[in-house]
Parts: sequence; structure tokens; C-alpha cells
Amino acid sequence: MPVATLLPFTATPNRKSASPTSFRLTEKFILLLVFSAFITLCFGAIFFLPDSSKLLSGVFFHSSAVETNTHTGPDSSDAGSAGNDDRLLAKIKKDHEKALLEAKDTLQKLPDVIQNDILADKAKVTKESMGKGAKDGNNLPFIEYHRPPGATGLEPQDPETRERRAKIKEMMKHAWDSYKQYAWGSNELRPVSKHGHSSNLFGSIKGATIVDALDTLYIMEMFEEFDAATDWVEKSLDFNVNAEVSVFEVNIRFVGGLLSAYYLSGKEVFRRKAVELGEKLLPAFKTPTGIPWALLNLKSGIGRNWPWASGGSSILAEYGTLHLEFMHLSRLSGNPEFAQKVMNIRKVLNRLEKPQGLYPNYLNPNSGQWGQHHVSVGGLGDSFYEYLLKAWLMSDKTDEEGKKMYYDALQAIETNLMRKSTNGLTYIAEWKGGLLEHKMGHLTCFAGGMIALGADGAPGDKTGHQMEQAAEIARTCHESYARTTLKLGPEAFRFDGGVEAIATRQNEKYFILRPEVIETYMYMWRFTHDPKYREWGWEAVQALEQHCRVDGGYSGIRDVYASSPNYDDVQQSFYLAETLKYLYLLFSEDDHLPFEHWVFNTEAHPLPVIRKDKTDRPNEVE
Ligand code: DMJ
Repeated sequence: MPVATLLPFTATPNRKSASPTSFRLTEKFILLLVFSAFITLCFGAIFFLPDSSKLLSGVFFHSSAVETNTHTGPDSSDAGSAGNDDRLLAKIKKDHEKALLEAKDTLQKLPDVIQNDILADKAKVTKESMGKGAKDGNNLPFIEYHRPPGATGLEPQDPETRERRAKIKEMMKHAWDSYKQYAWGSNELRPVSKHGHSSNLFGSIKGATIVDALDTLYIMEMFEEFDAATDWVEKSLDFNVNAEVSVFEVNIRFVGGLLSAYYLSGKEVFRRKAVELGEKLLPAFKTPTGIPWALLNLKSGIGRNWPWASGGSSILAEYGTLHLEFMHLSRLSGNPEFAQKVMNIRKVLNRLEKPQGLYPNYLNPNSGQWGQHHVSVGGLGDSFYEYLLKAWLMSDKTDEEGKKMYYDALQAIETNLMRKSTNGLTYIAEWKGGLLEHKMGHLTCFAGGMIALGADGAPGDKTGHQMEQAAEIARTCHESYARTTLKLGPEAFRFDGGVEAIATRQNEKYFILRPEVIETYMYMWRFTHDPKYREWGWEAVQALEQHCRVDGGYSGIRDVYASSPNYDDVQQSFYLAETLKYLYLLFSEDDHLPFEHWVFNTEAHPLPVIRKDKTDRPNEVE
């Protein structure tokens, strides 16, 4: 209350004007008394009125610290509690001021800088949640999706190439539509009898063709079909089956297919499903050495090996063809276990003595010892070598161990298995306990593409030499097609008994729509641009159209030397995943799925290179 307002009550009412000097002594005393009473009142107010800052703190800074103090301190007049209150109050005020300053700072920042700050914060959260690891496919860390370059490609400039590429797309449409019409949801199609077909490789998992074909549909820009396939994956793809599956086949087709579909489209459902399936495969590694079983019951987690495999062994091309997918599973799930499992396989292999530097196809997962000394770059061995090279490439060339293992193995293959026929055809034979079997499988023909892909990084100035080897193998494999009646290659061809690149045994004369020869043409085209590779690919297209195309899709044939086709009535899922995809890429521009950004798994599912500078994952921090 202002002091002046009090004065009238103390002044004499009749006095016209009165200066302070004119007050009498009693008046002065009364005035002093009133004044000192007023001062006392003011001091009292300071001590006894409620603390306004405390009141404010209750309204604006509703911090838990204040609440705790309030609840645990019933006697707020207590001296210690008052001291705590003051410290808390001071802290709250300081925090508040800091927050205001930060907000002010933020408002002064450029939008770019704000964006970077947000990304860094997000990355921190991602890293924290990744550290905890994913428990199941539904509990995945946040990952900011960035589509790698070249997921789809422009029309080729040259009209003939454009037309041929369009033809291949039409073939894909026929294969897909037929599957959809007659076998939707089954693993594969029987194109002649027009119904579903299920091989026991996938146990009772369904939809192999759908998952295997997803990325081919995407890269061919068949988006309506891709959406239908996505919808099926979302609603019907089920891994909760009480059945035994081939770990290798399920990995390369299902895990690989889902991973590619994720990287191409960015749809989370594919990442979730891939990780879910990957986790179901992990019990396969429960062996004394960590070398996985070939077969696994997805429900019980019990594994075993193929009964026909030498001494209960696991197979090189099976346990050695998990690396690419499992590295990506770790990346996408935040769970390091996938990567650890496949890195351990390398450790076991590197501890073993290798006959002539070669890797036998059989390895016992209990003893960690080789089984029969049978070496092959075709069936049972093939994709192990492919994955060593591709692991190095996919790691942005940081996986030195994979690189060394690949080039050392290739040297041993060149020395011990690669031979030239009397008429100059280079082939890769098979090795059985030191003796050569002069036979080359259709499967082995992928090696032309692999050697070309690795030639650039070959040590000791061997790039040119390896490119020549690759071209030679491509030529031999082309010969194996050209020397048949139906112009499609046999399952295996021989270089003995006076023949070259021809199947001599009845059970090696079949063609099941395999991709390996076309795969090699595609790599050779990309690296050389020699038009003969497109011509050879086109010859294969014509033969497929003429002899394998039926009303209900495409069928394998039993004897490529017969004058007319005898159908096996199976449209393999890899025909859509690989054969048609490699053909399409053979007639596409090089920047469609370019090799510097993508690596193909052994089922032709493209997986992105994991950049060492982390430009592919800006939300990840050290
Ligand atoms: C495919 O499933 C894969 O390419 C695998 O590596 C070997 N064989 C078939 C196709 O022939």
C-alpha cells in the first residue's frame, strides 16, 4: 500500500497548509509510530505471504522432482526441505531458461541444419533400439529406407533391343498369369496339366513362385502383379509350419526374394517376413561346429543332413550359400547373430587343410572334418565360390577374407579342374579323390559370369586372363546348347569318349528351364558389350518359345536331343526369378540394377552393396 494514502488519517483536518516543520512533538511521534508499523507490516508480508515463485512452479513447471518433494515433505516449513525446494527451484528455472535459449537457437537455424539435427536424433534412437536386437519379425528397429539406384530402367535406345526386351516381358506375363490362374498359392505350376506343384524342398511353406518372382515383377514394372503378390505375402505367407525344409533353398528363394522385394519397393512387410524367416532358420546352426544342417524342421528346430550325403555331411554349396542374405538380415534386424553364424562358417573352413587348395563338397558338422573328397564348381559346390566373391563385392570391397578365399579357390580350380578339349573348348571338370571326371554341369556354366564379375579385382595382373577364361566358358556353354536338337542345353555334358560338350547319358539330357548359361551371357554382355552375347541370349529365347512354351506356362523338357519336346510338366520358380530376369537384363541398359550398387544372390535376387561410407544409411551413426 502506498505510504501517501495513509497520511490523511494522521493529519489535522482543519489545517489549511502544514509543513513538516510545523508538526507538534506528539504529532511527530504518532507519525513515526504509524510509519514504523507500516514498515513492520511490509517485512511481515515478505516472510508470511505464500511464495509466488513456488506457486508458479506448480503451474508451469510440473516436474516430477517438484512433485516428489511435495509428496515426501509434508512439513514444508522444515528448514532442510525449504533448502531442497530452493535448489530444485533454481534447477527448474535454469532448465527452463536453457530450453528457451535452445528453442531460440533452433528458430535461428537454417532448415538444412535442423533436418540434420533431427536425423542425428533419430539415428541415436535407432542405434539404441538396434543394440537391444530384434526379438521377432514384428519388433524391428526403425530404418530409414532409401531406394538404391537402378531399381527400374529406361527403355533401350536401339529399337530391336527394345522389342526383344518387350518380348521377354511378355514371356514373364505368360508365366505369371498361368501360375496365377492354375496354381495361385502353390509353390510351382504344372503348366501342362494346369495345376499346382509342391516340391518337398519347402516343406509346407507355400507360394515359392510368388516370392521368387516378386523382384522380377518389380524390375519389369509389372506393378499390378507386384501388388497382388505383395497382398498374398501380407495375408497368406506363413512360416509357422511343422515341416522340414531345405535351409539352402528356403534361404536363397524365400529370404533372398523377400530381401530384394524390400530393397526394391521399401515395403516393410518384406523386411518383417525376411527377418521372421531368418530367425526360424537359426536353429539349423545348432551343431558342434556351427556348420548348419541341410534340413530343418521349422517348428521343432531339429535339423539333420541329407541321408545320401557322404558320412552325414553338410554340403558346401548349401552351408556356403547363406552369407549374403544373413549379412543383410543382421543389417535389417539389428541382430548380429545372423552375421556371426555365417562368419563362423568361414572360421571352420579356414582351420581345415584343403586338398590341393580345393574345397571338398562334403563336411561333417559334428567332427568338422571333410567327407568324401569330391570337388565341383557345379552341383554341391557352385554357389559357395560365388558367395565368397559376392560377399567381398557386397561389403563395398572391405571383406578381405572373402576376397582372399575366392581368388585362392579360383587359382586351385584353374590348376586342378579347368581343362581344354581337343578342339579347344575350355571346361571345368569335377574332381573325385584326385581323379578328374571330364563332365561339366549346366549348373557349372554360371562360372563364366562369376569369373567375369571377379576379373576386375583379380590379384597379380590377372584381369585379362580371367576375362578370357570367362569368355571361353561362355563359348563352351553356348556350344552345349548349339549341339542339341532343341537348342537348349542338357543338364550335364561331357568331354570324353570322342564327344565334346554333349550329354552322353540319358539321365543328363534334360533341361529344366535353368538360368546359368543366360546368366553368364548377361555378365559377359555387361563387361564386353560384344553383341554375340545378346544374339546367344536371343537364340535361347526362341528355343524357349518354340519348345518350352505351352498354353499353361513354360515347361522343362526331358531330352534336348529328341526331335520334339517331351514335357516334364514343371514351371520351376527359378524360371521367373532367374532365367527371365537375366534375359530381361541382357536386353536392358547397364544402369538397370548396375553392378556397382547391386549384387545378385544365387537365385538372381538383387541385394544392395553395403556402403562403407554409410551413404546408404544416413540414419546410422557410430
Ligand atoms: C537355382 O535355384 C540357383 O541358381 C541355385 O544356386 C542353383 N540352381 C538353381 C537354378 O538352376
